[in-house]
Amino acid sequence: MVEKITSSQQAIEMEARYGAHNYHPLDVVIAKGSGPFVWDVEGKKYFDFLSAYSAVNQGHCHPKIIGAMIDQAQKVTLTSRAFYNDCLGPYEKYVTETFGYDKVLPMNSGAEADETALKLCRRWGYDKKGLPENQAKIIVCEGNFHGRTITIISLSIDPDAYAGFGPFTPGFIKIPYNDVDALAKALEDPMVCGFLVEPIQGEAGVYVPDDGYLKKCYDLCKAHNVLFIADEVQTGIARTGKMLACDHEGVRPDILILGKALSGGTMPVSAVLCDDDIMLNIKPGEHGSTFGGNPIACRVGIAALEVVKEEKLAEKADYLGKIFREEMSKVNSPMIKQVRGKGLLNAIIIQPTNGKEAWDVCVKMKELGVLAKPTHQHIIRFAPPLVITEEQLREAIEIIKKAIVSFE
Ligand code: IF1
Repeated sequence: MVEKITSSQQAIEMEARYGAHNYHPLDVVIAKGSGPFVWDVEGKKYFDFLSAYSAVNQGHCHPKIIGAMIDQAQKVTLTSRAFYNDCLGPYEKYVTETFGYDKVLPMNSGAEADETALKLCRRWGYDKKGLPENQAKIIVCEGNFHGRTITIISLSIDPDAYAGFGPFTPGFIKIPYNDVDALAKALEDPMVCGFLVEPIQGEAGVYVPDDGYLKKCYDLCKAHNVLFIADEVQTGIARTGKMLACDHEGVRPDILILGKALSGGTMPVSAVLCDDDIMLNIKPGEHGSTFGGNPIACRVGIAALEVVKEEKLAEKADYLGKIFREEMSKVNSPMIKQVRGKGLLNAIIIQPTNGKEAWDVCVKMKELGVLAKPTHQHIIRFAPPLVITEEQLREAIEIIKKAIVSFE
């Protein structure tokens, strides 16, 4: 018998008893979402300033995306790739034309897409760059977050991500983020076939690199016949004020990784895009997944991207993001150490004051009607759905300010 939730506390206790304790959520139990808002079990309304880590860029339950999902769910949900279906081709055409690549390899989670990109890069290293078997190396950045698989945590320098999960996958070189000279030095290794980078490091605390960093890295990679791989799982799909964060510098990644908002937060949909010279080295039967490219994912993916274009969400994110950073920078509070970000991917670095820190600010914001969560101890990420209006954003900003000054 399935128990019905009638109170937030009941849900919290049920998760504690029956669920893995691999998260420490804020004490709020969401029962409904629409646009930039969510409601808890008791009916209290909140601004969602996390957007499920930038998966809900189009707003909760966007009617166009949900409509596509319901329509396809009543036709056929999953065919596997053992057979063709009538949704995958149109989706592949639409998404490759949207981002300007020859081909797409559809997957589900962001981690799966990152793993797929690493496999495509290594295979290209052997088949096209001529690297000796099992000698391929890929450069990654300290402070990265690309997912939770054992290979991906092998790239991490965060003990919370990798400790106790060894042994780790070899073949990776870690360099400091936002350090072009470190990349140039690492590229001297002839076994390197790729450089994997987030255009902005989200989990690291919305670490925006210096202007020109991505372009300089891209040019260095090209000079060394190395693939530039952009993980835009969190920064992509209009979040930073352009369709892709790489667009701010006119950089076209050799391999592009997308996820999260590619489905508008309805279900796991991820994708790896690249040109034939890289994509066609993987032959039939050498990679795949049960749900990759399923009909619902394809319909939802098309609708999610159409919403971004039709509602000009990239332009909105750019315009509203400037308002957010300008308004928060005006707040004269000892708790605000720095405000940083691009588009509507922003963060405030909190200076602990009177024994209060980022977590306490988030609890206070929750009481006042804004949901956000610290990434690391002193940094709060602010990433509302891109469909938020200017009026709603300004209302939420006032709540955030009130929460911060309440601790002075
Ligand atoms: C968690 C972090 C954010 C990502 C980038 C790949 C993935 C992610 C740039 C993997 C996923 C999620 C994972 C989620 C919380 C969230 C997160 F805090 F973990 F690091 F956003 F910053 N590349 N990020 O940000 O995609 O497999 O999850 O679909 O694991 O707690 P996924």
